[in-house]
Amino acid sequence: ADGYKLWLKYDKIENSELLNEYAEIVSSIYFKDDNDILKNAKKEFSLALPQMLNKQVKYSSNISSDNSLIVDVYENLPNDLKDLVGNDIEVLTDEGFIIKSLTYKKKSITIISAKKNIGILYATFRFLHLMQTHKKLKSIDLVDSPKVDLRMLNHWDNLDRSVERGYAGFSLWNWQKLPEYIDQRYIDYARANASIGINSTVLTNVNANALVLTPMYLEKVEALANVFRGYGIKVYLTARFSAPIEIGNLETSDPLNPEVEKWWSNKVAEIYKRIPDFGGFLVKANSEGQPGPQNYGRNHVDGANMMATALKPFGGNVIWRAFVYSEHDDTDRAKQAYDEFLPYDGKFKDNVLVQVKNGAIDFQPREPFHPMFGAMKKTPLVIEFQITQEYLGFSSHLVFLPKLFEEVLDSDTYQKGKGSTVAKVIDGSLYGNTLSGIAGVANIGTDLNWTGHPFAQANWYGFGRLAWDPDLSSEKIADEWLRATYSNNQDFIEPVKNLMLTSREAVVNYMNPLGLHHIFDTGHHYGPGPWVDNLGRPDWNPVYYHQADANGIGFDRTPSGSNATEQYASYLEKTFNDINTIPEEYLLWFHHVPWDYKLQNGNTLWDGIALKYQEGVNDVTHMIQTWDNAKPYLNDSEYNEVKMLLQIQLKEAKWWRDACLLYFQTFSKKELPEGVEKPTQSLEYYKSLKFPFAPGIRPQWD
Ligand code: BDP
Repeated sequence: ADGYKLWLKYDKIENSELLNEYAEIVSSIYFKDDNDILKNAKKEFSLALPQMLNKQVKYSSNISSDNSLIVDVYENLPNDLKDLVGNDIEVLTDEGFIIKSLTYKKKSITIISAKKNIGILYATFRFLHLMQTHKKLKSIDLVDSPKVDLRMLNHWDNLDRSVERGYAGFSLWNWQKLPEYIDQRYIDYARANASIGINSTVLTNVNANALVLTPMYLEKVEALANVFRGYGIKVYLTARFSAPIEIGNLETSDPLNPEVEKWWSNKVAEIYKRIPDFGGFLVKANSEGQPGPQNYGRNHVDGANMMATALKPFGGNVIWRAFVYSEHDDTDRAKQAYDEFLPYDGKFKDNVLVQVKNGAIDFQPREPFHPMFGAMKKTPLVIEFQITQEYLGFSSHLVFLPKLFEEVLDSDTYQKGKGSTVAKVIDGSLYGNTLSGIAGVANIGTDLNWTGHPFAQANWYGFGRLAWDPDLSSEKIADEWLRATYSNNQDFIEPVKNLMLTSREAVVNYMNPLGLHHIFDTGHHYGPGPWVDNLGRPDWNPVYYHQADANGIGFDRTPSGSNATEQYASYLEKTFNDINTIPEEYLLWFHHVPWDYKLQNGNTLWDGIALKYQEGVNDVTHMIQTWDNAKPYLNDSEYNEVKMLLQIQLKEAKWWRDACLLYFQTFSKKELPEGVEKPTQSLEYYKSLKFPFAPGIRPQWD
C-alpha cells in the first residue's frame, strides 16, 4: 500500500455474485492488438483481469459468436455486428467508445468498439474501472466521448528536475539518463493519464528554459513522446520567447522580424522531424518577467500568430497564456488580463488557444470565475486549473479539488443569456469553437505515491475526469476514486466521501473566508502573511488584497473602487455590485465592508470572520474523527499516513486562524466572539516564522 498503483490497483473481487458475472463476460475474448495503442490496451486487460478475477483469461484469434467479449475498432467488425452497433458509433468523436451488451447470433455478448484505436484504449480502462468499482456489467449500454479536445497536464518542471510549486518530490523526467533509459515511471504515468482520458502533456515549466529546444534535449523529449504515443498522449513544450537569441544566435526575438520567423519555422520543422505528432507550444510571455513580444513594441497577437504560423503546416497548436499583470499598470490586478486580451478577440490564428486561469488573481482557495470566460467570444479559451496545491496547503493538506473545479465550471457567465456556464465556454459548445481545452498544473513528482498526499491523487484523477466531462459531479468523482483506490465498502465510502466533499470549504474557512484572498506569506505561499507589505510591487503584497483598516476590510471592486465588476455580464455586475445581493462567499472579494456590517446570519462581519476561521478548524477536527472511524477498513499504513497529515492540517488550520485573527484584530479592535478559541501565541510570534527552504519555491518573486 505505498500508493504507487494509484487508482489502478485491480484488487481481487471478493463479492462472488459479481465475480461470476464478470468471469462470464470475459470468458472468451477477442481482442485485436495489431498496433501500439491496442497492444497497450490489451496489456492492461492481461494485467488487470487475472488479478481481479483470480484466474487467467483466454483470447481467441477470430471473431465468432463464441466470443463473450469482442474488442475491436468499428471498421474491422464483421458486417452483421456493424449493423448492430452502427448508430452508436456514428455519434462518437474520434476518441469516444461504446461498451455494450447485445445479442449476437442468439448469444449474449459484450462489445467494446470505437472509431479509432484510442477509443478502444479509453474503453478498456473504463471497462476495468467499472469492474474495480463493482458496477453491474451484464446489460451495459455505454456510449461516451470526451467533451473537450485538449485534456492536458502542465508540468512546471525545470531541467534541473526541481519543480516550481511542486510538492511531491522532483521532476519525473530524468533528463540525464534520457533518451536511452526509459524509466518504468514514464509508462505508468502514461497509463494513469490514459485511464482518465488525459491526452496532452506539457513537459516543462511556463517559466521556460530555451535549452529544451536544443537538439540535445529534443532527443530526450522524443524518447518520452515515443512512450506516451502508445497511450494517446501528445507532448507539448514551453517555448521561451527569447529562444532565438539564447540558442539561435540572433540579436532579436521580435516576432515580426523575418529572421526570427524563419528561426521558429526551422525549429518547429526540426521538432516535427523527430516527433511527428508533437502538440505545440505553451507560452508565458510578458508576464512576471518572462520575455515576450512587448519587449519589441509588439503585442500578444503578434507573438502568438508568429508561432502559430510556424506550427500550422504540421497541425500544431499555440497555447498562449493570459496570466498577465504589468508592473507599469496600477489598475486592479484582477482587471488586467481582461483589459489586455479582450481587444484581441478574433485576431488570433485558428491554431491559437488562449489559456486563462480559473480566477482573475491566482489559484486561490476560492475565486469568482475569470471574467474572460464567456466574454472572449471568438477565441477558444483553455481553462487552467492548478492541481498542485500552491495556495491550498501543499501536499500536507487534504483538499479535494474537484469541488473547486466543479464550482468554477458550473458558474454561469450569463454572457449569452442564462445557462452560459463556464463549462459550455470551455467545451466549445457555447460559441461553437472548433478547438477546446482544459489544463491542470500537475501535482506529480518522484514521491513513491506520485503526489505526496495520498488524497492528492484524487485531484489528478478528478482533474482528468472533469476534463473528459466538465459536467460530471464532484460527488461521483469522489465515489469512483475511493472505490478504485481504497475500498468498495459502502460503510467506508459514505463518510469518507463526505470528508472529501467538505474539505474544500474547510480550507476556505481556515485560510480565506468570505472572499478574502492572497494573504499568503512571501515566496512559499504556504502559511499566513496578511501583514506583508514590503514586496517590490503593490500587487504582490497581501495588504493590497485585504485592504484592512479601522473601518473595515475587503477589496472594493465596485464602481466606487476598481470597478472590476464591469467585466462581468450585466446581471452579474449588478449582483456583485450590490452588497445586498452579493453571494457572501465573495463579499470581501468585491466590497470593502465595515467591521460591524450585519451578515445574513445576523453576526457582525468581525464576528463572522472569526467564526469562519474557527469553523475551518472545527471542520478539520471533524475530518480527523471521520478518518478514525474509517480505520477498520484500512491497513495500518493507509490509516497512519493520512492521520499524520490530518494532524499537520489541524495544527496549521489553527495557525491560520490565530495569525489572521490577531492581525485583523489590530484594525477591528474588537474581542473574539464566543466560540472562537483564544490564540496561544502572539502576533509577533506568527510574524517571526520563516520558511527559507519550503518546497517548490520560486525565490525571485512574491
Ligand atoms: C503563480 C506562481 C508562479 C507561477 C505563476 C504562473 O506563484 O510560481 O510561475 O503563477 O502561473 O501562481 O505563471
